[in-house]
Amino acid sequence: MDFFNIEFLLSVHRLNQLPPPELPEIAFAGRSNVGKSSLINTLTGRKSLVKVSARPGKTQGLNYFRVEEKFFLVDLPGYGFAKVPKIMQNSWQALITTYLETRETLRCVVVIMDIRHEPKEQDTQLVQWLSEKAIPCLPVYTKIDKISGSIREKNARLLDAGHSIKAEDRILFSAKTGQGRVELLDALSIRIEK
Ligand SMILES: Nc1nc2c(ncn2[C@@H]2O[C@H](COP(=O)(O)OP(=O)(O)O)[C@@H](O)[C@H]2O)c(=O)[nH]1
Ligand SMILES: [Mg+2]
Repeated sequence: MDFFNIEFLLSVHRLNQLPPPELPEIAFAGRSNVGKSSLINTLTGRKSLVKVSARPGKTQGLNYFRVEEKFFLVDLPGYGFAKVPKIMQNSWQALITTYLETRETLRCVVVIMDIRHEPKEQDTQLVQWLSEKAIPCLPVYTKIDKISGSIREKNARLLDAGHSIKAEDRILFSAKTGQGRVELLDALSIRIEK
């Protein structure tokens, strides 16, 4: 399945703004600046469908896109940006956790991590929380073009261990080289079409 036919639908800031759950849904989550927008752009073959920003923490709502009339792609607000006031972090958390827990059409949450970083507490919490709630999670380690061979492998294993992720359950990705793109498209297609 290609993801080329994609259109922006709306930005959701309150639960009552969610579109009718008439299509399966895939959500994308990650710390601010992890490369989430770049990953979505690479996946959909668009250069700038989602704004790639040097200013982290800008995306505030749940951004809905409709892909190939087949599913909703939901770009969640980035988390873990210190400059956002605590109170706002909390209201984001309320919207997002309620959305994730109650959205019956949600098929999978793609959790994006930077291959160069050691396990981060917020990612660990999210992955564990999704597991407790039995919400399917697909971890993606991105920016793999930035480090090579043996260090890449070592970092991937550290992230696996830190989040209790099996190597065969995650995908290595680069928005720059497109590595991992086909694998990710296939993994998502399976979840959408099941
Ligand atoms: N080399 C490289 N840079 C990347 C990759 N993905 C994102 N970036 C860069 O990382 C920065 C943050 O990316 P962005 O997509 O805006 O992150 P977001 O805040 O998670 O949406 C930008 O400067 C991107 O160009 C990647 O796979 N490889
Ligand atoms: Mg972004």
